[in-house]
Amino acid sequence: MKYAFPDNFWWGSASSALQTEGAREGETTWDYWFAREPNRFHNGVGPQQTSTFYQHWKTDIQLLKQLNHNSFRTSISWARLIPDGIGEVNPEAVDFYNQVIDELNEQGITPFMTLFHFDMPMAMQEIGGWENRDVVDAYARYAQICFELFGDRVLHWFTFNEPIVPVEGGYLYDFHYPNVVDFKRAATVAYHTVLAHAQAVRAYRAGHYAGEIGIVLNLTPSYPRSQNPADVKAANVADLMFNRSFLDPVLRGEYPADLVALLKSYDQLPACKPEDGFLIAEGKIDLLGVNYYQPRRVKCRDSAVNPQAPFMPEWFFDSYEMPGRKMNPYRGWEIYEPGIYDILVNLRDNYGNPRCFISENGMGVENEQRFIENGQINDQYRIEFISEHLAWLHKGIIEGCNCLGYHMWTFIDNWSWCNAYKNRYGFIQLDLATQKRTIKKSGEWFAATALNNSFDRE
Ligand code: BGP
Repeated sequence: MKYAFPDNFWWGSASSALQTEGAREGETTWDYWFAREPNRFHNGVGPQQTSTFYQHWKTDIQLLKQLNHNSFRTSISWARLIPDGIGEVNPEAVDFYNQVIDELNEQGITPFMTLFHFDMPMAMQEIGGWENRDVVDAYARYAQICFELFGDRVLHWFTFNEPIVPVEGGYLYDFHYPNVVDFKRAATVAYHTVLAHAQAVRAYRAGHYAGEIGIVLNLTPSYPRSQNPADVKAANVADLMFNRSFLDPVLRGEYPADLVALLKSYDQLPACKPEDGFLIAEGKIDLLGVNYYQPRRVKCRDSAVNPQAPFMPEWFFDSYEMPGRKMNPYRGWEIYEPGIYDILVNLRDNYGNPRCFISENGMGVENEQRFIENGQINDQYRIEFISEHLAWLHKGIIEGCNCLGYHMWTFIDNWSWCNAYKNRYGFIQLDLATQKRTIKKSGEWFAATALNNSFDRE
């Protein structure tokens, strides 16, 4: 069968500043944490070891072209642009991003820019990070500076990438700095992130720029083990906490009442100001990026909560290991392709069918060298992963979902937070030592698919 996509469908990939650029003047929480606890990072490899996009941006953009990308998302590093987060703008950073943006446009690759992809300037973390409203204001200033500097040539902006992840990692589950475990502080961080998002949207609207502004959310559909009301209720709570905590404010301009009531009943609500509600209502977006990697399967808890243990989302559900699920064993994530369709249908039916696109989807695999044939990684598993997801996405489009594109994570194998280079995701293989880039089979497959705006499959 031939899967053909709408005209002007966005074909591309996503990456981020910290994971690709390399050293910069302004320190981030990642540099700080790595210097103190290198053991937290796979093989002790830290954020300085990148694919050196800062040096190789020009030839890398040639490679994007070779992959027939018509669009590409990366992020601006707040700490590179404004090393202390709030003070002087670094002119070298301005030159760098200008060159990248201009070259992308010249090559016919539409730049999509994220303003914050997990990379908090350390100077901002030192004053409390997202727990401090001054940091919200500093971020809004940074966003406004980016719009003024680059807004004439960047027409697709994203305030945050996966804003729930720093909340989970930094304040609940101990996989991002500052390694706090405290739900109320997590809720404050999440809330302030929404305020920061809304302030950036407000600034963007006030500037009357030519483009559009959105956010990238990792939407993880919550599937209950069964239709037993206890399981369904458990899945609903997970959905409220991990999806709707950002999805509702950015698409509906308000928080779900059920979520507010639940947190209130456990005294976990962050401090709010009366004017916040108006600001959040102004934060409605033009375009939603959806990152989809895995579903969340849940069941009701089998055991009572330990009242001494910290309050956690898991007070309301247990994770469920569905027999027969398909796993990516390297990342430990389930692969469930229909999830991409379920997300789109949910957006269509419950959120007014917003303009959206898949902004990340991908498969990290360990030790891909074992698949080298004639000097090239033959990653057939990745081609299958992509085509199966695209088939479900295609079904969504046929059924009226407003999905405008598909971006893969990622372009060139890159540094992956605590996993460093354990799992490789790229269309292009990176030899970290020599910085040599070699296109994988999946890169060729994607280039052909993008060129034809379609692919064939049985
Ligand atoms: C997303 C992030 C990316 C990227 C990807 C792969 O959550 O937006 O930055 O890293 O996941 O995940 P990981 O690197 O943790 O394997």
